[in-house]
Amino acid sequence: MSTRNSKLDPLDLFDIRSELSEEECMVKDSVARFVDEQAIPLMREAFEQHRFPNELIPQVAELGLLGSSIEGYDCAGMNSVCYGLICQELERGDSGLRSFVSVQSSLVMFPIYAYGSDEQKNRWLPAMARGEAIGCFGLTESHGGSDPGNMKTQAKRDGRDWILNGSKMWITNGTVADAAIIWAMTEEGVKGFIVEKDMPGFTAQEIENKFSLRASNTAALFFDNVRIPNENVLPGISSLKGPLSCLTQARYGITWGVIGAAQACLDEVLRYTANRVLFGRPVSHTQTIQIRLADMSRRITTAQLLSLRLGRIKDKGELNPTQVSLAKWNNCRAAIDIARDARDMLGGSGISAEYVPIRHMLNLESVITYEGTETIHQLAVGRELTGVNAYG
Ligand code: TGC
Ligand code: FAD
Repeated sequence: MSTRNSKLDPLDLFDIRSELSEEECMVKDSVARFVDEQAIPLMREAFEQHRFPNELIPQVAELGLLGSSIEGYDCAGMNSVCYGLICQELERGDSGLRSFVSVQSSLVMFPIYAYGSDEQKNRWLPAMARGEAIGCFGLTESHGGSDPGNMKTQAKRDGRDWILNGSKMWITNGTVADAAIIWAMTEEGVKGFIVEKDMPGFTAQEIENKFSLRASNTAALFFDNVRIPNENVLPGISSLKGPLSCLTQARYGITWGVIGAAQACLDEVLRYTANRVLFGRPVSHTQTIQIRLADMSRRITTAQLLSLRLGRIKDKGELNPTQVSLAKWNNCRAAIDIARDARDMLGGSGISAEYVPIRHMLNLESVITYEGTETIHQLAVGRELTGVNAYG
């Protein structure tokens, strides 16, 4: 039996770091430090207590992680690779933490920035960047989230106002949001409404007893004749392209985020199998365990290369949503398979919250489902290749 000391970083076998600019490395390192020192010590308990750790919001804002890609409005104006690295490091801690930042940045601040009026941008973006105002994004409805074109929530004009009726399901940050971006069908097409938390007729109810993303707030939202002034309608969009373009931003971040979850699992299992002595030798010295570890490394490396390439394309302004679909599908599948395999390689210890794989594994069940299920992304790629829409 021979052993050797590797010169490669086991969590970055292809030295992705060397492809990053100085600024990108700095962002990655500062978020990593925050996650190691402030977030990881809290996440396990937050998961067990079924609560999002609100106490982290001021530090997340202080680091410039909210709306990090937006120029102006007190936002950091970083590039897409920085946003990806932020997601990766946060999700190394917990998917719930990355979800919070994804929703605030990509699903709430992005549509206000891309489609909002000057008044809406000035009112909400700086407050959201500081973490003083929280947002949520309501697209999914209980009868079928994969097909948002079939939404039942509707808004009708009433003089200068609109009257909103309907409901939304599975909404991250739903009960803590000051402003909800709600997508509703109107006679003019799908429009985005900024629904404020104290508007009469708007209620939010937390979804309890989740086994996944327990350190995240998820809610059902109800709209009963909510009167919304026209100033709260996003003026720049009147079609499904509005919410779907937000999803492209968030899905891009998820492709990076899940790499962090997978790295956390590989890191844990490398340590564990090196110390676990079975049949007279560390279990990491067996062929089958090494093949499984190598396979994790292969999948992580592939995911890293996809996301980095995606980020560079995005920064050139050349991103196609199908490319994001392929990466969301590939990277979520890789991460959930890694988490499940890591859980198994820890044996009985793998079911304990003392080790990270089971928490990541459970979280990733949500991540592979939200922002488009695996099937939806496979069909998006199929449509691109064949020109035929196989959804309906
Ligand atoms: P389709 O005819 O394909 O498209 C309608 C219009 O939208 C455009 N478009 C996109 N634009 C930008 N990005 C994309 N990804 C886009 N996909 C489509 C398209 O070009 C078209 O534009 P136009 O100008 O011709 O009108 O629409 P469809 O009804 O056939 O639906 C296609 C499908 C199935 C891909 C879409 O409905 C879909 O993506 N379904 C999945 C829904 C989903 O992902 N929901 C996520 C909800 S939010 C969430 O989960 C947040 S989790 C947050 C967290 O905690 O992190
Ligand atoms: P369905 O659409 O009912 O799908 C059920 C099954 O059918 C899936 O396996 C799907 O892949 C499959 N399927 C669908 N279409 C086809 C087809 N054409 N052919 C074959 N199979 C198909 N939504 C928001 O709007 N905002 C949020 O903040 C948000 N946060 C979320 C947080 C969590 C924790 C979770 C779990 C979900 C969240 N969602 C949010 C909702 C999420 O986007 C939806 O759950 C997702 O889009 C799937 O919709 P659905 O749950 O209704 O499943």
